[in-house]
Amino acid sequence: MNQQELADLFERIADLLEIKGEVIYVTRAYRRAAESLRGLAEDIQVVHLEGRLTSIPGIGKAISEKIKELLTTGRLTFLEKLEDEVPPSLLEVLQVPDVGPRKAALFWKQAGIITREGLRQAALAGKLRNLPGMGEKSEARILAGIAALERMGGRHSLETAWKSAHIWLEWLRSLPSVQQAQPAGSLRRWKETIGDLDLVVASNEPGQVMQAFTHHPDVLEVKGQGEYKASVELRSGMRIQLWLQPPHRFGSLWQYATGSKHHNIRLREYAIQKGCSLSERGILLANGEYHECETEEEVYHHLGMVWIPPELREDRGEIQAALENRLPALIETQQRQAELHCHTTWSDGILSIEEMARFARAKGIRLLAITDHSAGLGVAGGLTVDRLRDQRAEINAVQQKLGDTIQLIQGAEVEIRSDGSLDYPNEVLAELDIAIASLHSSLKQPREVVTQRLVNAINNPHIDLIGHPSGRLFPRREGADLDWDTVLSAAVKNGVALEINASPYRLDLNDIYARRAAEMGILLAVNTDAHSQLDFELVRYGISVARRAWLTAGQVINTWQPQRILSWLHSRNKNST
Ligand code: DGT
Ligand code: CA
Ligand code: ZN
Repeated sequence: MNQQELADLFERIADLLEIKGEVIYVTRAYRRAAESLRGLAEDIQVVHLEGRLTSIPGIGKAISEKIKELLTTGRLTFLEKLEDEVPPSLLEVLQVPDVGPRKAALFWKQAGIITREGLRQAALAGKLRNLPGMGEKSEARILAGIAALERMGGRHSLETAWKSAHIWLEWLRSLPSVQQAQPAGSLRRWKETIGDLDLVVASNEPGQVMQAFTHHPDVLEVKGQGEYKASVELRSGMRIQLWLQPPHRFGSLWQYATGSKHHNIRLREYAIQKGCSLSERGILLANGEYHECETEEEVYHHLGMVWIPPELREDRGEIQAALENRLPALIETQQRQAELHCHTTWSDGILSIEEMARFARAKGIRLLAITDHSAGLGVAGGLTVDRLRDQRAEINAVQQKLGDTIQLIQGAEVEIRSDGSLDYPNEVLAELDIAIASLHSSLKQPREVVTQRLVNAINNPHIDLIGHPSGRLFPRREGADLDWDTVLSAAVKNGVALEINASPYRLDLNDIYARRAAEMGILLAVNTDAHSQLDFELVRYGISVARRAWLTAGQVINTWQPQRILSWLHSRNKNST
């Protein structure tokens, strides 16, 4: 058991305890422990063997005892007892938007509901509206929430999928009969949500790999199995498709299993024109010879084109571009030098300005904009104008302390109110180094109304960047119904940049609109919207959207030298005064 799995278990305990009605500080302790385990840089086994568990922040005596029990026996009596008291199927009820632990407990204790399907049936039958604190409206919201979950249709966030994939790839690579194991399918193309995990393996003993894979303890059911392919369902509900070939055919296999389906079909059509036929085993040439490819490059080169990065393989013109050798030099994660959107304890973040700055610096960030929420967003404890001005002093103090190792600037994530006005008056916006405007509420307004709100913000001469433009949240919230032509035209006209929010639950702008924006000459910003140090890691997900949007580094502000960013912001501010 590794630290990620331990963290998952502690989160499970916290959720179950909350439903049970345990006091908040106890459940919080489990959540803190989980967070801490996720961020742990060392191997938990080593920490345990050296008797240092309680030196991990957030791990006290009680929790360290539980970790010991899990690491030595693989079980936890405490959790087993808890699962006897609180049906674990309530956790699927808890995933429904608008259902917190208190409501889950209410449905369970007063209506005997313990599954999501049970909840749906009860809502359909109108049995929820009469429960304390519920009504017709909240009952309807629950049905809508369940529908939203189903729209995801058992798909997983990129983060969940990659976390699981890393563990499986590591395990596959540890098998003696495996020469190579790699991600394929939508995972490797970094599609915004993932159906099943496709993993490809090079092996001369496919039978042995197959045997080990289908008998792995996490496998719940083998859905299909052939000589070179197996598909399984895991206990977690996720599905994995495993593809195998001997090493000398690995390139053909990897290319095929990466997809997308549409890219493969287009590529095969092109191959047929050239008189050859493509499959996961190799290329059948016009002269009847069989060409097996050990690498993917060979497949593409054989067809007379350069290798195509997986993120582009969606049949959006990449094959023609590869033939003409004009694929873009895609942006890479290491090119990020700046983070323009993060939160601290001044609003809803969990770290101080200094802590965020230090963690950012350790991640190689050279310019960090502190952009806490404005006051209008009640839930996030946003900043009043007075507090915003106090914050400037603290930013300056931290800057002094850290010297020129990182450049800090002050911004704000300014709420676009439901009437289209902004949360701060213009003279306050003018004091900020960078002003982000975001929609968080009233996203369901009619198209013209919500579009006009965003356009108002873009037209404001002090606004530099629009945060997560559509406002969507996987899986529960669809984005606003925006008229994108109008939004993008306004952004071009005003030179306002658009964010690609890197949170795997946002990925907003998406790849399609980010590409359109860039083609129109709009600047993009890939930001993590970090609320803690772990969030800085999310940048990879945002970069994947940028790559799927065909973006080069120059089109993304975060890759610029700090000085260039400052001049850009400065010139915008000058124009607006
Ligand atoms: P997903 O799982 O829904 O997130 O999306 P993918 O792209 O991983 O799709 P999946 O898992 O159905 O198939 C994996 C790969 O297998 C796909 O990317 C390309 C290949 N593939 C699947 N179906 C076809 C097909 O009908 N024709 C061709 N040429 N390739 C296919
Ligand atoms: Ca797949
Ligand atoms: Zn934010």
